[in-house]
Amino acid sequence: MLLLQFSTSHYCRKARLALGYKGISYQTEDLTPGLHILKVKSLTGLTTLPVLLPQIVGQPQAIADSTQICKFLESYQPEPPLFLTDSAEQSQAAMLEDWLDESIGTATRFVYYQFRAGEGKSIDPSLFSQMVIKIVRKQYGINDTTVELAQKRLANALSVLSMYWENSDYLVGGRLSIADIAAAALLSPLALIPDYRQEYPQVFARIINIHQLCSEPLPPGL
Ligand SMILES: N[C@@H](CCC(=O)N[C@@H](CS)C(=O)NCC(=O)O)C(=O)O
Repeated sequence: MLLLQFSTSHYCRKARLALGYKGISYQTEDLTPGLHILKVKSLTGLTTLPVLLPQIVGQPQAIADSTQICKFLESYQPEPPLFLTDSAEQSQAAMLEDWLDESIGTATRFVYYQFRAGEGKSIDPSLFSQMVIKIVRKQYGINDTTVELAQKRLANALSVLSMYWENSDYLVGGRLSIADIAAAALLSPLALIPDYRQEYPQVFARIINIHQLCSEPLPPGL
């Protein structure tokens, strides 16, 4: 299998965690932001990464979207399962995954790129990196006002997820699910921001642990 990705994307990390958890061997191809559209649009009709190319006869040519990739992996190789057996628990995990994808992953992006453009500029002050940050901020409308809203959304999410992970190793049910994978991936960029690390140590401890379970190298900052 080949995973088309941006190496730093938290949605691509989510797909890698799922592949790693299942122990599926795969390769990655890092695409250049902007130019990626030339390759991806004709394959999936979308412009987003990750995209998985199973490269297996009888399987789809390309699968876009991290949630669809997880679903494909679950049906391609059910063990170890990412979906919970109890259908009420699985619905809850899927709802959390959707919330993390659509709301929290976006909020993380806003707060992360605000940090990288300001206090965190020294992480990579190269012209290329600063140019990418500028383009991303423009593309998604990242500014002081939208960042403030994202920070509020994240504060709420992090206190809820901390509480869940304090009560149990797993967000839903008695074992790892797509909810844990989505949370570990989509919150991971916050590891570079000292305030979040200080305020929610148990969240980052869990993110480390999930990466270990999935044999995925830790995100920057951890
Ligand atoms: N819901 C999608 C979101 C993926 C996403 O937003 N990917 C970003 C990178 S973090 C992307 O490809 N952006 C480039 C674009 O939209 O052209 C998923 O879960 O795969």
